[in-house]
Formats: sequence, C-alpha cells, structure tokens
Amino acid sequence: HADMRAIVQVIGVASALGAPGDGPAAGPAALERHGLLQRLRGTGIGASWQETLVPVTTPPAGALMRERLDAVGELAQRVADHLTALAPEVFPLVIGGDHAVGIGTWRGVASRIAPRGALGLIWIDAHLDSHTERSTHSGNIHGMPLAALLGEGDAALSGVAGPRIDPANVVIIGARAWEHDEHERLTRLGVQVFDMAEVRERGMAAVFCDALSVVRERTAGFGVSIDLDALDAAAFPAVTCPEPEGIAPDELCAALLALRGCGDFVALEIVEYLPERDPGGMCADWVANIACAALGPSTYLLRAKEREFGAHNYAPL
Ligand code: NNH
Ligand code: MN
Ligand code: MN
Ligand code: MN
Repeated sequence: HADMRAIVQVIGVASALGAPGDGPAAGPAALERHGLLQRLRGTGIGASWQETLVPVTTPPAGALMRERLDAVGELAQRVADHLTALAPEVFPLVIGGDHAVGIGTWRGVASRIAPRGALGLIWIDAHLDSHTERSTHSGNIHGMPLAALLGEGDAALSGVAGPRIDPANVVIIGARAWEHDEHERLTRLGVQVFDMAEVRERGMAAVFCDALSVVRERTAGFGVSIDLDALDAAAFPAVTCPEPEGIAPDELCAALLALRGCGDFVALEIVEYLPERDPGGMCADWVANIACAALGPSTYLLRAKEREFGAHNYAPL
C-alpha cells in the first residue's frame, strides 16, 4: 500500500523485545492513530506509511538471555533487509519500538549507502546503549544496540548483515545516565560523546552543529537516531527509562532544522515512545514536531522530488 509518490516512507517496528515491559511495541500504531503521517504531509513533503514489522517470536518475561538475543537478532535482520530493499530515492523514517530496533535500522541504512561510502550516525539518547550481554546490569537489550552496530558483543546482534559502523563516524548527544563498562567501551573505541552537561553549557544548536561536522566528514551519508528519553522527562514522560534534566523538546526541534540543509542526511529513527504514559497525546504531538522539524522540505527531499516530477511540477513551501 506504499504511495509511489511518497519520498518519506515510514517503517514501524512494533517491538518491545529489548525493553523491560511490552509497552513500546504499541508505539507505531499509537503514533499512526495520532496523525504522524498527516503532520508530515502538512509540511509539503510526500509521506506514506510503508509497513509495520513485528517480531515473529516474543520470548516470555524472564526468558534466557540466549533466547532474547536470538529474537532481537532475527527482527534486526528483517528490519535491515527491509530497508536494504527500499528504492534508492526513498527516505526511511523508522518508528520504534524500543531502541534495539536500531541494530536493524542502521545496518540496513549502511548497506544502502555502502556502494558510495561509509555511514555516519548521530545517536541522541540519555543513555549510551553500549553494553554487551556480558556487561549489562539490567539484562535489557535496548541498552546494547550501539555496541552491536560497532561490532561488539554477541554475534546474533553484532553479526546482522551490513557494514559495521566506524566509531570515528558516530557521536552521542544528551547522555546523562550510564554504567562504567559501556562508557569504557566507547572511550576505547573512540566514540565522541557530547554529554548533557556539555549540551547545557554550550546549547543544543552548537553541539548539534559540531556533531554534524564529525558524522559528515569521512562518510557518504549520515543518519540520526532519536531515543525519546534524551528529552527532559518532565516535558516528555512517555518513555520506558525517563531521566531528569534532559534536552528541552523545542530546543531539539530547533537544532534538527539544520538537517533540512543536509543533502547527505539519509535516514531518521525515532524510538522508545511509550503510549501508556501519554494519555493526552502531548508526547505524540512532540514526536510529530520532531519528525517535521527534521524532514520538512529539505535539500535532499526537494532534489528527490525534482528527480521524480521534474523541477517545476511541484510546489516547494
Ligand atoms: N543503561 C541502562 C541499561 O542497560 C539503560 C538502558 N535504557 C535505555 N537506553 N533506554 O537507551 O539497562
Ligand atoms: Mn535511552
Ligand atoms: Mn545497566
Ligand atoms: Mn537508547
């Protein structure tokens, strides 16, 4: 049911395999019901809901780590394959689900651009997501996706098809809650972290600008993964792991506007939305604001529209 004229195609991943509860699996449907697509279209870009992927097996609460790693790995592989198969002009917007879906998203996006070069990645998150199954304290796989993308940890996750991401091409923004081992892994690998103290001191816009130069320097394209728990928990409570003193939602939106000028911005992921903590839909509105800030009429999308319809056959805003 994909609209052929849509440039942005939303791929929902209705999974909570990596989270401590099953709430995040309801994220894509709740955001769809709340009108995410209509909001995107309202900015003047073509957008369609392409597909929502679901886990084939959901291990019961308390299942062994082995069983959970395999279930997440199976889903990640399908997400990656799905993204790899999209037409080259499509801009994927992946909606989680918990952050473990990122393993599939970014291996898939890296495969898409591999013929042209490496992928850069901006990871916006209160956490570092750089545990392995050996270093985790909680046992939750949504604390592991970045390590897996960098090639670390169990093969079910780190071995998903597609290029490993080079740590030199990754930055984290907004971190304020982490455990020693994952921090040490990132230091060893050389991943740059703009923690929340730095965001507060210098402002989100300045930090985001620095992040863009890192992920664009040696790459053919870059993506942005937004874990909604990066936002201040008082303003955005609808996540599994709320952390105080985070990024203000409007500041994030303002910074993301810079993406509209980036012709090498190739995919966006928004994860960890927990509808059960958003009865009034206030957080769903923020998710739409965030997606629209990043994806509203941009160099990349307007060029893609030109290729599809000819330079004068559509009306840019
Ligand atoms: N570091 C903690 C853990 O491994 C928290 C992870 N939770 C997240 N990550 N939401 O983004 O359990
Ligand atoms: Mn997080
Ligand atoms: Mn932990
Ligand atoms: Mn995360």
